[in-house]
Amino acid sequence: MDTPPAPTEADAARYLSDAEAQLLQLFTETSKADWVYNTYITDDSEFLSAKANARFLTESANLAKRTTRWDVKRLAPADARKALLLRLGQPLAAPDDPKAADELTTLAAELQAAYAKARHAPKGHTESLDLEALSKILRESRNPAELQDVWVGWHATARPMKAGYTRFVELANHGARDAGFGDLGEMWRSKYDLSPNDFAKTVEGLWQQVAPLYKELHAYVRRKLRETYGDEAVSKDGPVPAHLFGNMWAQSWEHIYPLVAPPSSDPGIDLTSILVARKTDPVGMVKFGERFFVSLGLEPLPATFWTRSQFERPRDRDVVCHASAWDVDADEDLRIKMCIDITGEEFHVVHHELGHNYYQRAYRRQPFLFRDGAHDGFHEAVGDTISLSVTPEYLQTIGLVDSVPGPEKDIGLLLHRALEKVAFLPFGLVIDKWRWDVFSGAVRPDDYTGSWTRLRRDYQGIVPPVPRSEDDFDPGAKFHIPGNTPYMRYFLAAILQFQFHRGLAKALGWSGPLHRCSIYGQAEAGRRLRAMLEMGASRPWPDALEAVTGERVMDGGALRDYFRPLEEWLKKENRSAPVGW
Ligand code: X8Z
Ligand code: ZN
Repeated sequence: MDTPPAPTEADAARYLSDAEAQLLQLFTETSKADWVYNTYITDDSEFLSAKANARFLTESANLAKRTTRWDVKRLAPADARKALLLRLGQPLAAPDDPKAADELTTLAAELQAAYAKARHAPKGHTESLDLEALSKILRESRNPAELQDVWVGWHATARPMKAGYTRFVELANHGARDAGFGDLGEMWRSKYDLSPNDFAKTVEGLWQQVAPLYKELHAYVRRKLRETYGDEAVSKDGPVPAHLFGNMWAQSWEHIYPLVAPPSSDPGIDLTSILVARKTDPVGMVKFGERFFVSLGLEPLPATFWTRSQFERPRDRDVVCHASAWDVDADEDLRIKMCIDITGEEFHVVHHELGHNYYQRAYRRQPFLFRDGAHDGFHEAVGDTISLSVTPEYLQTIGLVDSVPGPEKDIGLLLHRALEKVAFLPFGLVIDKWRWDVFSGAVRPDDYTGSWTRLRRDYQGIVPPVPRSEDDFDPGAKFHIPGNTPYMRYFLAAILQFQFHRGLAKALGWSGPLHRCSIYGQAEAGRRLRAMLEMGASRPWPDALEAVTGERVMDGGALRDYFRPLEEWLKKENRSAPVGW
């Protein structure tokens, strides 16, 4: 490709706005092809989605390449930022070679389909079950043999993905190198207004801030699991088998709350039973979510949201069930795609997804390249921040519970929240620690599952229930690996949501415990959130953080503040028990 002359400020501005017009059109076409594919998986929809993505990524790469020699210091700051975002906008970069680009997007679509179609027939079942049905067994069964069978069976579905994923890594790195990055992991780490190295240090620092609390929770839960499953199944001071946490990946432990709840601290609120008893349907779940956002001064969702979204798993075809939020035309065509179960966990997922939609809606007046989160952790944190305001007091306000449990129930409430949020932290970290090493070549295919298992043991303190080999491909049993969705965003969101919550609570003059504060109906909280959301990606993320919290640095201290009473309680509980593994 010819090296273009250094543009004048006006040339650059014109080039970028033309690029944005072109990208917007390709984005819309690609989103529509992807939507059809995600909600109706056939060979044809897979083909069309792969082709659309190849075209979109190739055009994005071409547009970006013409800006790499620009002297951005001479440009208006907004245009310099756009030139940067043009290079970093997508989680994949197309290789220069069109055949390689085509092979890459075809593989990406195939891997997604393989995950979406995965099934396992547990012992005693005649039919193969999908992930939702298997997850229900993990949530509800207390039979260790059954739990193990489900864990092993689901992880076996990922074995056939290994060859495709290995090739995917090669091609994705080609694309990243053609775009001027060392490998795809470095490209992902370049999106945070920091050098890739400084970003890696930042996340490690955040983990160090919160790890002591995780270790206390792990020690306490391990002791309780020993009481349930016996000293043979769970060692006194080692890592814990992964199939006992009520979740396929042990990424969130709230479903074993009944096993670990201290007798006197039952929070007295079981959202799942309440929703089921009230015969809440999937649309009803989403209506609760919308109502919260509207209470903050945001608009109701557009009419097309209700007709175009997928709320339930269709009976007659394969779909990608993993929850996601869409902004199909980067404007008003908002949708969610979920297979909603009526549970407290899914109540939170609905709020999570609507957080994405409300962010998308708020920044739709920005130029196309700024229609994105301040960074991807912000995008993931918005709905979760709202979920932190789903307090007993809030549930009473909206009529879901009659009375609010008193402060004597605080430990139970906090423990339940910690099983969701604190348990998640090391999981949120290890997925991309693994991928960064895979993309850099530090981890080779003959160590894919070995290195995955070691990271899980070292950070999460969990181990597979049965020995693994390199014929297994355990990372592929988690959606975001075959789906190529970067994951550090969820770790950052787990930190940020508590910082947002603390910032908003302070702004409202709240003086009670943070876990009892709800921003429902609070105009000032809505105003602050809107200021951040409307900014989109137009400014470096510290500006967005400041709009909500007055702070400019990501800080794990807010999470520690939120859980302080629980942490003190856990330390007492763990006095005579080993902590760590
Ligand atoms: O993938 C998601 C969202 C999609 S936007 C539902 N989450 C991660 C996961 O499920 O593993 C939310 C929390 C972590
Ligand atoms: Zn999300």
